[in-house]
Amino acid sequence: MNSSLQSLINSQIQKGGQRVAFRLGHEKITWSELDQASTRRLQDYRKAGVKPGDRILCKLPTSLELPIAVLTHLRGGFIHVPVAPTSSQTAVTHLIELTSPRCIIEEGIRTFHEISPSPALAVPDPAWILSTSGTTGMPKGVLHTHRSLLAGIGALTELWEWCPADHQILALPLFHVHGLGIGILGAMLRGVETTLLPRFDTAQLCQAMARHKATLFMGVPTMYYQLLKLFEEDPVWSEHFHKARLCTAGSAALGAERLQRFEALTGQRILERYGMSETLITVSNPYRGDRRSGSMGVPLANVQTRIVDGELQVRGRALMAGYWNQPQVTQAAYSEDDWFRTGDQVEEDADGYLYHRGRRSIDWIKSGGWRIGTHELEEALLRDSRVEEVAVVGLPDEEWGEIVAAAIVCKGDAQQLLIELAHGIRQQFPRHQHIRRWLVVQQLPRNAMGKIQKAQLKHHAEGWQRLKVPS
Ligand code: MLC
Ligand code: AMP
Repeated sequence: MNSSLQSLINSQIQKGGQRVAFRLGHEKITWSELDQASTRRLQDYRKAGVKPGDRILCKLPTSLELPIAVLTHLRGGFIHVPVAPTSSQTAVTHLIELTSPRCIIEEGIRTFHEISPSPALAVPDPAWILSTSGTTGMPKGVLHTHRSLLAGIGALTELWEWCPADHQILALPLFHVHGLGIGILGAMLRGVETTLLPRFDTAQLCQAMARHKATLFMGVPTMYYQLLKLFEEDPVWSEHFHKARLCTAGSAALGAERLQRFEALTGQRILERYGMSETLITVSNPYRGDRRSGSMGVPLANVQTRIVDGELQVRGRALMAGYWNQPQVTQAAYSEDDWFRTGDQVEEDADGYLYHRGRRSIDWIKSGGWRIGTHELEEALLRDSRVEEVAVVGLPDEEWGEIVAAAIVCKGDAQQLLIELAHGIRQQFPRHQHIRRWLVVQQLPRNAMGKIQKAQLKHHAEGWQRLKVPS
């Protein structure tokens, strides 16, 4: 099997040869070493009996092993199932149950599992299952194919004119459309040398930008917030961005003011774009042309969009093949005439530029660019018998976009309970899922049908408290 996606990557590998493909700290791997390492891994998998269509759950931190794994899995026709090493145990267990992986890669070790034969896949060339929280229940698995990845990431990186002369600094987590999709796959499709940073740190990022004369940087709006804070404390740092030719933002709304402040300090006009796990990147400001402040841009050439009652709906080849093993949930995500309903509220100006105006669903939160399902946190809180009712919501926040907050109805000493609950959440969940504000109420607001009115809670301005929780 050699899909068009693979052919494009193979041709970049050929052209790249002894040039560096990925760096991390003092380690580096050239394009030909990437090629050879993936050939060896592929032989190991085949010896172990892994077949095309088998899932490989990949719980790897940012490392050079990660692009090797991505390439190997694409070449073998295996389905790459990325998961953050910091994910909660419940989320990992759920993902394992959902995808029944043939192999799990964790802490450098591969374990192989016997699985009953998987149902024949209706889609050709399945490639990735991205875990994403939904409006109800545990995270779903978004299935992308070689075709959708090429249509989505290929078209975007072409629009942005990524090329082998570029150098990207990549400090995003490598499990989503943003870091894994554009950052890693985009680099392979365009032959872009990429320096990986194990975590986002403003000073280290600036130093890496200057050291490598980097041309590309992609960030979530929280990263730009933190960079601006650094530049405003000491403008010397902003000079580190002077060699950049493209700084992009996405995963949450950047905001016109942040764009303008960043431009004033660095001379870089951030290019904002919009996407989703399910659709890949569908809307982008132009690389050449008017990058409108406050706008996510215009639909990509191979994407069709329409706005129904304020909601953005999309169609095109970059869309997912469906939610893994959840045909009914997949069907419900589309309109009757087969448009994917994003749940995002948008407005369009006279030139077709789109502006994000909020989300329909309040059952997931965007914080620091992470999509956080409220259900998983509510379940965790309800495990304590003193909690009678709970609603987790996102409260607006300048730095994080939204912060996670919980309103509870409880029995007994509320203050002691909150401290215990906050501590429990910190033990089980990664930082972005920690609850930052708490509200104790006599009852949760409900409508006539008994449904909790989360929107009312979001606008409940008073009474939310921060807790000081001992680590
Ligand atoms: C961390 N902190 C938070 C928080 N996360 N506070 C409020 N809300 C949050 N979400 C706090 C910590 O508790 C800590 O506080 C301090 O901030 C620093 O924590 P950290 O873990 O070191 O944070 P940091 O590394 O600065 O993380 C920020 C970040 C990270 C922006 C780098 O969240 C990140 O990598 N986000 C990217 C997510 C992403 O890639 N999304 C793409 C999805 S794809 P204290 O008090 O302990 O110091 C998608 C599609 C598309 O959306 O269109 O792209
Ligand atoms: P995810 O499933 O994690 O990929 O998150 C997708 C969601 O991120 C979208 O539905 C939007 O709500 C949000 N998003 C992505 N890009 C932007 C943007 N430029 N502006 C506003 N929201 C965005």
